Amino acid sequence: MIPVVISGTGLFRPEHTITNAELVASFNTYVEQYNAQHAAQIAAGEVQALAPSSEEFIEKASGIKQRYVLEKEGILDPSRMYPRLQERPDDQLSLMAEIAADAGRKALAAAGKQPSDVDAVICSSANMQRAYPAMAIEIQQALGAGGFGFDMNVACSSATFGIEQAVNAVRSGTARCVLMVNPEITSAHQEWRDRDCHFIFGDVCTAVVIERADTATSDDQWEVLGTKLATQFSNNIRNNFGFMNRSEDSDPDARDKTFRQEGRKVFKEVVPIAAAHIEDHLKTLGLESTQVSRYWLHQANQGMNQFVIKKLVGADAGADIAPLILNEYANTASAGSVIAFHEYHGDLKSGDYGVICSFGAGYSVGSVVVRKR
Ligand code: CO8
Repeated sequence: MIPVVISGTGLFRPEHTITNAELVASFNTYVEQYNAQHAAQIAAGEVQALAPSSEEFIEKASGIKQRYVLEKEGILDPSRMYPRLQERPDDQLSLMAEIAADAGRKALAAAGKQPSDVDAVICSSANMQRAYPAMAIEIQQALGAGGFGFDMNVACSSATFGIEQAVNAVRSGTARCVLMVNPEITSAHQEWRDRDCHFIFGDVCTAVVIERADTATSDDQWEVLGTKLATQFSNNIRNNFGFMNRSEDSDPDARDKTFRQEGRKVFKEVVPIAAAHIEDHLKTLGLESTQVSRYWLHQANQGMNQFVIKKLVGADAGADIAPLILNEYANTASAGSVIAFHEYHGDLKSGDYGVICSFGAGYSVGSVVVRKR
């Protein structure tokens, strides 16, 4: 089989941040206004009063301190509570393609590749801006890449599932160099009016170059030793937004048309699935979990990652074995494990093993085992 490497990564980070303090202040103003407006119904027991959010809860329950967003004012406006994004004409580059092209250019520069070297673009993320034409094809054109492009979505596991498709394409010879991008505009599908989840997500885009080892020239190469994907149906993370909503005469602003989850169930059920998945994957490659120098895990919850690491390598492992980026970025859906890889791999040496692993809605889990060349 043709050896395949990850030869470069790139990151687009929006310019605006929202701290927990800013988020909670605007949310609590919304709650006060809502409760005042519905005071009579609340008193009559017809409507439930909303409860305020708190900075302490958010940081303790999740580890998140702030998030990056593409647009801030609309989210923090208590009379709106979602971003204000401009609709663009068809002859202008769409927002999702714009951030993906930015991250993609950075990944190509890191890999020492020209856009013309790329013969496949995969756009893999939790939400797509439109039904068609595929975002990947617009990104391919914006970059000046050749070959083909397609979109795919496996929610928070989109990046690792995308890496496997890229690795398979290179191994089978249908592509020589693949650019896999994860534009995550989570702010547009986050329910900012629900205190159970209003703090969870942030916007970002990651990009990964996957190519044949014999064409790679980057001085920072990671051989992909194996990929492993698994899914198991669950309604505990769900969003019913979709193209049939209009025909179903459903309310486009109904609660089920944005992100919702049973957070505690997700936490309990996904931790053991993820830990067992990684362990099994390493075993098939003849590796023990203690031989791995770094785990770049999905970034949804600090406690979740601590449990996964405890199951894999024991309680004594230092914090640097599974670096956290969610304090700064929050949960960026599929991009989280790639941001962790992008920011925390420079200190590893030739021969060191690492695992990129994401988990989330579906449920879905994807792992990529790599070795520094
Ligand atoms: N402020 C104060 N109190 C709060 C707040 C708040 N903001 N929110 C909830 N509370 C209260 C609750 O009401 C509850 O009160 P009581 O005990 O009186 O009932 C108490 O605090 C505890 O609440 P929870 O049990 O919900 O709190 P947890 O400790 O479980 O923490 C978390 C909640 C942080 C959500 C946690 O459960 C968690 O992180 N779970 C894992 C989540 C996860 O991994 N999700 C993956 C999702 S992403 C994915 O795969 C697909 C993404 C698709 C992208 C979509 C883009 C938008």
